Amino acid sequence: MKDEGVGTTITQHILSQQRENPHATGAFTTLLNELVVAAKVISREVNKAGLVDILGATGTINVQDEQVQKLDLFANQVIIQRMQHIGELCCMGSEEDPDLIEISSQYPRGDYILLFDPLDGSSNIDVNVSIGTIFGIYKRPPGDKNREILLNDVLQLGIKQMAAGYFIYGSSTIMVYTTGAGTGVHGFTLFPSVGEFLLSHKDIKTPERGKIYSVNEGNYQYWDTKTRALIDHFKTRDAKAGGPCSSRYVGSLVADFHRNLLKGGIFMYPADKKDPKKPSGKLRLMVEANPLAMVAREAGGYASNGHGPILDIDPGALHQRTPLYIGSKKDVELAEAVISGKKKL
Ligand code: FDP
Repeated sequence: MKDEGVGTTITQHILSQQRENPHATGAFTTLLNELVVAAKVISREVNKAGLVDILGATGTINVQDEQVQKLDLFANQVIIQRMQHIGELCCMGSEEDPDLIEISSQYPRGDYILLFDPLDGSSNIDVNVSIGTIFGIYKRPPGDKNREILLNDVLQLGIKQMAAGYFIYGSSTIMVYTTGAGTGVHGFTLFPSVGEFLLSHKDIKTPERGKIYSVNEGNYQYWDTKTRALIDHFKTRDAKAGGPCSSRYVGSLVADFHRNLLKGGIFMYPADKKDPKKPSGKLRLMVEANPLAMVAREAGGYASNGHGPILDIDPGALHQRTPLYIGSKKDVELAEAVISGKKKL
């Protein structure tokens, strides 16, 4: 991988990572490659979304008298259909499906578990703002491979992810992923004319401290005093400590996270009292927080729920929600110290 440069394709990169691992079987390579194909299909469809006014809004009938499918459901279907036939997965879990997704009996099963959010940032779909797909890959626990996979097998700590990453469908389509264990975080940009993802961001490292804070401040009235003090701190931090920070919030987690990863900063979705049914905030641990936490950690950043590392949370449910503080290490450590009550501002 040392000689890789701009122009290296994602396939070359995945293959060279496989060669560096003497125990690799190629299963993982197949899996990632197929995920890339699914993302290309989704990207093409997202790019057409700007034409909804001409072709018919999603969920309505288009000029050909066909039902135009909602993009998030389309993305969900594409991933499920493409991924289940490759024979490397034992099950999947999606933000769109309440239960685990079984692999159809017509296909062989493998050892990997794919958890994903097919189209993150749904409120931005119809307004041409960046949205994305987030994924985390786990291995099923060792033991009898013929045994049916249970929810408990899937509810693993984020730290056990074999790989994690995301695709952003924005001004260009980009894939960022890591296989952890010091292999780095790498970004690939889709060149539509050649139909390939080419290496554009090699070994991404995020700044230790950033100048950006990203949070939905419309929730201010629903936050507790510690959360309010924390956000006030980022706004008013003095210049010596790298402040005051700029506010940047797109409302697509994947896009906000990606910007902060490259530029430095902290993304926050704190717990709030807005919806008594969601006291732990809005974001989902398994399909949103864990994959991004792995990317952040491998890039030198950190992710916390305000009390400890996201990657160490023992999940109790597939769709468990969590508060999320993620990004530049020093900023997230400060957030954790304040929210957990170890530091007063
Ligand atoms: P969305 O509801 O639009 O799908 O995952 C949920 C998510 O978007 C994140 O992508 C985003 O960061 C957040 O919710 C936005 O929530 P608010 O509208 O409450 O700020």
